[in-house]
Amino acid sequence: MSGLGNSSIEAIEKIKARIRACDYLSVAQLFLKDNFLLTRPLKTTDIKPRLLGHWGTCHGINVAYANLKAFYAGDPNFSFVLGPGHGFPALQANIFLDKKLLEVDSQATLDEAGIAYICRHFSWPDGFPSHASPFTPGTITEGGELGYALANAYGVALGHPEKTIAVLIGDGELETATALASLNLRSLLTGSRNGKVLPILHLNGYKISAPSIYARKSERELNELIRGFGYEPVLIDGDEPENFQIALENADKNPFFILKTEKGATGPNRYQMSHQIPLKKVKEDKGELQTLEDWLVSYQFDQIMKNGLEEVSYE
Ligand SMILES: Cc1ncc(C[n+]2csc(CCOP(=O)(O)OP(=O)(O)O)c2C)c(N)n1
Repeated sequence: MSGLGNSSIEAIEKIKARIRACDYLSVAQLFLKDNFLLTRPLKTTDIKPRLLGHWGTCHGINVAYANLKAFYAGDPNFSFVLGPGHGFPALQANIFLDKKLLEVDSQATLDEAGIAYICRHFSWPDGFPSHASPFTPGTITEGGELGYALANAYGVALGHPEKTIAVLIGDGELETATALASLNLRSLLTGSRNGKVLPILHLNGYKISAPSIYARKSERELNELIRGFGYEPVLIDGDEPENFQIALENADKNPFFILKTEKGATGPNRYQMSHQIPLKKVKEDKGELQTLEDWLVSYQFDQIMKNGLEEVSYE
C-alpha cells in the first residue's frame, strides 16, 4: 500500500501541474511543427501539414497516469497498463517526463530541445508513429486493436503476488468480447499466489463518435454489472486528484474504478467531435488558429517551464 504521505497539499499540486504539462505536450505533439513553447503568436506555418492522431482520450489518460504515479511513487512492483491505444500523445508525454523515453532515445532530453524533438517528430515521416509502437518503452501489444489490456494486466499478475497492476480500459474497449470476457479472470486469479489487478474503466462516454453502451446505462445498472463479476465499483467523478487519491486510498479487496471524464475534456470541443483532431480547419481559419493558441495557453505551460520540468517528473 502506498499513498501521498504527509506533504499531501504539495503532492496534489504536483499532480495538477503534471496533468497540465501532459495535456499541453499532447496538444503540441498533435498540432505543432514549430514554436513549441509559444514564444511568439501562433502562425499557420507552425502547424503540421498533416494532422494525424487522437486527442479525445488524452486528458483522462493523463489524469490516471499522474494520480497512479503519485500514489505508487517509488514502488518497483507497480505497473500501469494502458488500454485505449489512441491516446499515444498522452502516453508519450508521460514517458518523456519520467525519462523513460530518454532511456531508449538520447534526443528526448528533459528540456526545451527534448520538447521540440518529441513534438516535431510525432506523427512525422521517419519520426514517431501516431500510435504506441514497438519503439515505445513497455509496449506489449501493438496494432491499435482494442480489447487486450485487462487480459495483459492479469497476465502480469499471474504468479507474482508482490505486483500491483492498474489498467485503464476504454468504455468502447470494454464492449469488445475480449475485454468483457477478461472480467472473468478476477475469479481465476484470486488467492495469495497472484498479484493485484486494479481495473479503471475510462468512462468518457464515447467510442469514436457514438455514445458507448456503458455510458447509456444508468449508474445502478453499470454498478450491478461490475458487481456481477465480483468487483466493487468505485466512482471517480471528474479529474480532481483529491477524488482519485481518496478512491485509491480507500479501495478494498476487489475495486473496479470508474473514471468519469468528458471525452475531449480541457479541449475546444467535447464529446463526439474530439475523438481524433478537433479544429480541423486550423490551417485556413484564423479563428480556429486563435482557438488553438488559447487552448495551449490555458495550460499555463510557461509556468511549468519556469519551475523546471523536473518538478512535474515522477522519475
Ligand atoms: C478490436 C477493435 N475494434 C474496433 C476498433 C476501432 N476503434 C478504434 S477507436 C474505437 C473506440 C474506442 O473507444 P474507447 O475504448 O472508449 O476509447 P476512447 O474513447 O478513450 O478513445 C474503436 C471502436 C479497434 N481499434 N479495435
